[in-house]
Amino acid sequence: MNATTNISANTQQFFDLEDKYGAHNYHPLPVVLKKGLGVHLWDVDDKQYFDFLSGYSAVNQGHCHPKIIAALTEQAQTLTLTSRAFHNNLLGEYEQFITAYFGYNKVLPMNTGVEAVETALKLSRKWGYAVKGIEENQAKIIVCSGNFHGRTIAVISYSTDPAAVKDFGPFAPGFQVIPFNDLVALEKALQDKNVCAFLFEPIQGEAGVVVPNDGYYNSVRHLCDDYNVLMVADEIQTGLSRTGNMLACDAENVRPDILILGKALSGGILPISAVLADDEIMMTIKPGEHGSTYGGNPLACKVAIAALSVLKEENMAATAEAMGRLFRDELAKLNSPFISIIRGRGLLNAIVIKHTNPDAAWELCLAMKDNGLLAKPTHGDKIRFAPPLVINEAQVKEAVAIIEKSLATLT
Ligand code: IF1
Repeated sequence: MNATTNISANTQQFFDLEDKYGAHNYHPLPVVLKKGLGVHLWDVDDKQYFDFLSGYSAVNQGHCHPKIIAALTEQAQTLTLTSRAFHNNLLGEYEQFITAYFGYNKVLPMNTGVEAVETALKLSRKWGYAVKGIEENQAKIIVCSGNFHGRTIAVISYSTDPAAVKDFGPFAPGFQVIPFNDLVALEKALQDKNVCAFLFEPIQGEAGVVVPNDGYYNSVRHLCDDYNVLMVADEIQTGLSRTGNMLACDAENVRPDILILGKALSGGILPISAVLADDEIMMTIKPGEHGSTYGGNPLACKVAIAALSVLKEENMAATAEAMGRLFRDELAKLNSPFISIIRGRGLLNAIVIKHTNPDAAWELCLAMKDNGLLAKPTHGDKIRFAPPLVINEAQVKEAVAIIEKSLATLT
């Protein structure tokens, strides 16, 4: 499998340790990383790489961003966790900051992305019963095929990826899957009076960076208004400047009713997620009905404020837009017979590999690794390219040269 890759004895010992003592729930690229700064990573043999995954878009601000690390280290020596049994002196400040930043009445802080998705599902159902007047236990949530919203039982209950669901049943009821980017199917589904929400990714990440037609967000907004259904956007991967706007929905100036954030909300430092909504929705949840031990902890509050500030201070959305365009243009110029599709928005991009060898995408990722660029295949034939949003023009060109050189190893 690692035919094109030389693995040092030093590197091998890390593989062996993980293999022996860790669950085998991943199939990583054979590289062991020990350090990161900006767009770069270094392995245990001190080889330097461009990071074209960015921790699945958690590290939008670049590895170890000094301002975020400063916030982390200062707060870590002061107060890290109180639980929500008590107030802390940073929660209110953070809540005021993030609600003003995104323009919602209220925020509910959580930790991982999937917890924020679960929170949005619970909020949607509560709203469905308390405000829309759906009969008890009848609430229905519409989702899209090819979705990825995390890995809890409730969230995989509506996954269409066989690997994500096989042998994990029984599943939670109350979800209906429709095709992504299909407004006719959406309108039909919304006619059911028991529907409380439409949950979707503005660009489907795991599905291979699938961008919907122009106007989709606007039409979804109108349909949700017409049928009194909540528009719930999972911007965990597409948000926070990744696609060239602060949020992917901003491309059409559309405001979802419930906004789900995670990943880059901490710049890759801690699991920090959040759900934003207005009072009509958020105030349906009462004390004791939802929460988490770590959600809203003072360390996370401080880190999230710094991570969000840096996005604006350093105009990262504009960089994502400009560098994304350059990257796709430079890739297209390669005219590679092995690339059938180049797609994406901002710095969330993917290529589809066309090759007689079904392992060609994996082989290409190994060659790119050897040549100093890290990326990962998804669904066999697609490779995601999503570097940190601090990448510059010279680095984009250097990265494309590495991709070109690596493509040449495919025969
Ligand atoms: C894994 C993909 C990325 C997400 C959206 C919620 C979550 C995610 C839109 C859950 C998480 C991850 C998790 C990671 C692989 C990954 C991924 F390939 F599966 F699709 F990023 F592209 N909503 N995405 O993308 O967030 O609970 O993980 O914090 O291995 O599961 P989480």
